[in-house]
Amino acid sequence: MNPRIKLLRGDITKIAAGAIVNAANGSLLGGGGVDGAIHRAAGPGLLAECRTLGGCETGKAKLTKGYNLPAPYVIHAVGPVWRGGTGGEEALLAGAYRSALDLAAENGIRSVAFPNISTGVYGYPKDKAAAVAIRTVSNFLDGHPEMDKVIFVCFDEDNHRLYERRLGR
Ligand code: AR6
Repeated sequence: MNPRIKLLRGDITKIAAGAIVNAANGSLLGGGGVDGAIHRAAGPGLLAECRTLGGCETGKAKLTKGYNLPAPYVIHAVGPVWRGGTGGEEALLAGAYRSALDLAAENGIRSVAFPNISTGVYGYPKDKAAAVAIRTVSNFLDGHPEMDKVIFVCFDEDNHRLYERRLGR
């Protein structure tokens, strides 16, 4: 597995990467889970900037500043709601990861921390989501030698164990 892929267990709002990724919804106006935690830690400037963005399609991402967060940028990625797997969820989840990484590269950001997008309220099976996330990040890194590292930040124990196994850590 690519040595530029890192694994951490904890709270992504504490991570001083070039950008942290938010598991947002299409409104980009906040919510629960990691989205709520990021907005609370960033402060009201983040929501004010998000209001100017006009939302975001599922499978895509948009960039804002990080405000009071240790990371200078937040990339708001919108993963799919799990509907049994026949609604294009896999391509949409891969798209959310890929769009976030493309945005980072376009903005000269060299380290990106991801939460486990769609595996909370959106109900995507955690092991299936881990496979998509790792494959998408790995393919991206193969084509982007300038990206220093991508960190998977797992909040819950289940996700952390699944990533340890898949990354061989
Ligand atoms: N740091 C890192 N990961 C976290 C944190 C944290 N502080 N808090 C939770 N997680 P979810 P989704 C993990 O539900 O499934 C929101 O309301 C959590 O363990 O946050 O993509 C949005 O506004 C889980 O593995 O996001 C959307 O409406 C992962 O983050 C909707 O939820 C994702 O869980 C998006 O649902």
